[in-house]
Amino acid sequence: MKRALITGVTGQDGAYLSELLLGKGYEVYGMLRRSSSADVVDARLRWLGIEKHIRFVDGNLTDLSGLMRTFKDVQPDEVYNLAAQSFVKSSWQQPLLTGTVTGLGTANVLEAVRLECPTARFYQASSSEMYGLIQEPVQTETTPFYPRSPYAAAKLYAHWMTVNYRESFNLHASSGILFNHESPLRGIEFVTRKVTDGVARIKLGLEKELRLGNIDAKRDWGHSKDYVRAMWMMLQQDEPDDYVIATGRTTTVRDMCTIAFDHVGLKAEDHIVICPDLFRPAEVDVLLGDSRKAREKFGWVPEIGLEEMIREMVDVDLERVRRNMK
Ligand code: NDP
Ligand code: GDR
Repeated sequence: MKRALITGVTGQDGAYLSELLLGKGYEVYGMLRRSSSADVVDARLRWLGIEKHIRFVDGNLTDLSGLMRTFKDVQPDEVYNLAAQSFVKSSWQQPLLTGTVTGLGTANVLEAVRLECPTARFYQASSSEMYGLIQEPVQTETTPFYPRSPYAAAKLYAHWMTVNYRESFNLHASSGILFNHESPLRGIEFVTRKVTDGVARIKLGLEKELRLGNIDAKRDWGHSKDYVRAMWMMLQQDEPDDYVIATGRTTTVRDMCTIAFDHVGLKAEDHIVICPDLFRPAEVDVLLGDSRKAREKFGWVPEIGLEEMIREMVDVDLERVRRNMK
């Protein structure tokens, strides 16, 4: 039985990845950081009905000695480093925390792997945000990076550390440069979930408007379930490498909103209010990825399209909001 250790197990991807690995017969160890409200920490895992099957271990990305103890005890075959301060907008408000967790935290995890379980295969959650100010209209593994936020700068450091540990210490370390991916388990602060939750509230008469920032931004949106499958596939390759994971289609926030409002018979333009304070100090205007390398190397293709995903998210949010109204 293979043993996987996931940092960020309580996040969107951690939950779906745990579900995938448990289904494949893995022993799944999930790293939890202590919280005073333990009952809400594993809400996503409970939603998937898998919380009892995960072996929880304590840990924080900022605490190297704790990571080393955990990695020594668990001796994982595969380590998935998903933990991060992952909200781009917060990273201007908390640049040092973001650098410490998202950047240096990854260096801590790489050190713990190198020192305590050097034969483990390592996955780094790199991000399309690293492309930032776009240098090529379609982004591949060779497109130059130009980070546009403290989050993106921290991810770029983590990305290059992963490459360096692979080349310096011969670790089986791979980076997935994943474009935006969403699901009903997406955090409410990210735009798709904010929109699907807002649509549900408006439909059920609880609210009238949805306040948004730059709705002209374009993103290449896929489904988290498809993307965690790519993470696992990367670690099954004999050689570690870096891979872009994307759908190859880009859509404005505005058009994504239209899909969500249309699904419940409402008009987006009747409800969206643009708020200047929701704009970012620097924007990533457009992202569009080409994941040909992943397709050719290990046959990864996304299965869930944007319309299907947004409708699923709206339906789940309608159900959630209705339940809370009772
Ligand atoms: P989430 O924000 O949903 O989850 C982040 C996870 O990191 C949570 O489990 C959180 O724990 C944990 N975490 C935060 N700080 C620490 C810390 N100091 N020590 C230990 N754990 C910590 O992110 P996603 O699931 O959406 O994304 C997973 C990873 O992939 C992230 O690294 C993200 O930056 C990256 N990524 C995501 C993309 C996306 O579109 N979703 C695209 C590209 C990259 P807690 O529950 O306690 O807060
Ligand atoms: P992003 O995701 O920054 O791409 O990072 P987010 O959903 O936050 O923003 C996407 C785009 O929508 C615009 N936008 C708004 N965004 C939010 N959150 N709230 C709003 O009200 C709003 N109005 C417009 C944003 O300006 C932006 O252009 C996500 C995260 O998961 C990262 O961790 C990950 O690395 C990248 O995706 C790939």
